[in-house]
Amino acid sequence: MDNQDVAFILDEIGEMLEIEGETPFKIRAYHRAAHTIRGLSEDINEIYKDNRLQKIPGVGKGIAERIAELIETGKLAYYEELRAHVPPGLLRLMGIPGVGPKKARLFYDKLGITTIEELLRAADEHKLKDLPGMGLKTEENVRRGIIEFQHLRERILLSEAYPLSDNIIRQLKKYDFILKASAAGSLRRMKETIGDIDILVASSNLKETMDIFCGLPEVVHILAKGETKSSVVTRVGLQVDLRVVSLEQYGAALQYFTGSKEHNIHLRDIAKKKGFKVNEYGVFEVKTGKRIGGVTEKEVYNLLGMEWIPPTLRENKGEIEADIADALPNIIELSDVKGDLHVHSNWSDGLSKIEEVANDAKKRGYNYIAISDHAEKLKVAGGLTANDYRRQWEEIKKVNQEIDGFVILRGAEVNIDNEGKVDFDEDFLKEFDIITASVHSGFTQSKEQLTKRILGAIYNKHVNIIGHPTGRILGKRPPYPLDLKEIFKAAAETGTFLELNSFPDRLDLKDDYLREAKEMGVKFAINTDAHSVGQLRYMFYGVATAQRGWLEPKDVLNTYPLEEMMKMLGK
Ligand code: DGT
Ligand code: CA
Ligand code: CA
Ligand code: ZN
Repeated sequence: MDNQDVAFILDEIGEMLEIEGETPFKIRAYHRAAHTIRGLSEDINEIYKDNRLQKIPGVGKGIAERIAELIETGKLAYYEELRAHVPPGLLRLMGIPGVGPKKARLFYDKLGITTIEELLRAADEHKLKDLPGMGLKTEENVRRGIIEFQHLRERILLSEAYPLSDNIIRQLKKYDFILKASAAGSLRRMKETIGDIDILVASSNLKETMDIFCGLPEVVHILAKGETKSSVVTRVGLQVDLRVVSLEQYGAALQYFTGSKEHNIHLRDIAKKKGFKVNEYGVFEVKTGKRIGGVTEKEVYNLLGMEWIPPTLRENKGEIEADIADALPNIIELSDVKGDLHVHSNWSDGLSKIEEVANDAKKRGYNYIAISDHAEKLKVAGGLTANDYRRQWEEIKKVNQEIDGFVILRGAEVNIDNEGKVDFDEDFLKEFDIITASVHSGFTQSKEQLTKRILGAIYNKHVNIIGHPTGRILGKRPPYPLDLKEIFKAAAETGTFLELNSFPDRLDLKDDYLREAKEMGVKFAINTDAHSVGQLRYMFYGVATAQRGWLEPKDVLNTYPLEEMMKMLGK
């Protein structure tokens, strides 16, 4: 039970109380406690051990007792009770924009709706508009909300699934009879969102393996427990499938269960033409039925006359053709990254001091970072005035003198206004080492206007990078409409870098756009947009997304040594 697990359960309690029509005061108390616990740097288990739960801001006696029960027993009777009479689907319904607890309850009470699919059908059949307090317009809003957000809601962010999967694999690997274990499926392909986690194990003891898996502390519900396949639900509501094979089958099974399905279908086609058959058990010669390989993934690909293909490329988007033509990209790795050019500090809305950020970045093996705090027009994020930046440069200078073999650059994240202009005049912009310009307002404007704004920033010769270019927030906000072709063309022409923002709910530009832009000659910067030292680790998700976009080190600004990079910025 870690901080995130506890926070998740407290939030769910808050939501269920809301559906039950409890007092706002009580509901807020749970959400506030969840919010604080999610942001704590200290482990909640330690706090509990020291008897300090009630010292956490927003945690009173009642909530402290609930947390204690959770930590001691891994369960909470109060939570189970609520779950028993609030249909769990209603919580999901509340995720749809325009559907609050009252409406969720209304749809359930009057129409028995508990799933998003049922709600969509009811909206399509105009069954919602005559309910009390509804109407044609509200019905249409609900319908549109579902269509925009349905897909995103039902999948979980890679950044949530990845640590969970990693943790499960680590626990399984402790046993001698578990010979190999790996993630498969979309998680191994590092898709931005994950439907369910697939784990593959080679084991010499099937029964023990299944018992251990189903008994993991993360597991809250067992959906199916079989000899070679089990499915469980973990605490964050995410399904995990485990498949167990023998060591000889491991390579073929890993290939098969990594997918994607489309990649596999194409691969089987190629096998067929060669007189082979490929499935999760191995590679077989059709004529004789003889098994000719499948111990490793590499063997599977090699037998088909191919090189091993990195999982992040396996989407049947040309990787098989490229492999056969010996033209697979030399995809970027985390170790190629030499710095992070979009990091916030406590000068704007970040939590960490410049010195802390620099030291952590150095420990990651970087050679440079750019502190790119928000500029003044973004008041909500503590945007800096010209004078604030000048004072910040004093601090940067001081830290630079104290730290060896590492350089902190003077950056800024300026705002692109409705006319495509950014904060500050040319003379001041010139004084920075690197300028990132981003859209932070007017997301509902027309495609024409938004495109014009970004083009304005691209043609500004002091703007080096366009931050989070499409503005999407996974599960919350769709990308704003843009003429991306125009933008890619202008970025390539002017040498303006487009950001791949690594924040896990952004991953913006996304994989397919990266590839399209690269083909048009665009170069990129992979940055974290970290607002605290811990978030510098998000580079991992950015690089994975870059791989999915077929980016190579040479396409990415922050893989170059400092001097070369500064030259590329025209400095
Ligand atoms: P997800 O879970 O929706 O994020 O996506 P995946 O790709 O993890 O899909 P999942 O969990 O349904 O299946 C895991 C892998 O198993 C998939 O990537 C490829 C393989 N697989 C599943 N169904 C089929 C199938 O019908 N044909 C083939 N060739 N492979 C399949
Ligand atoms: Ca999956
Ligand atoms: Ca699955
Ligand atoms: Zn931003």
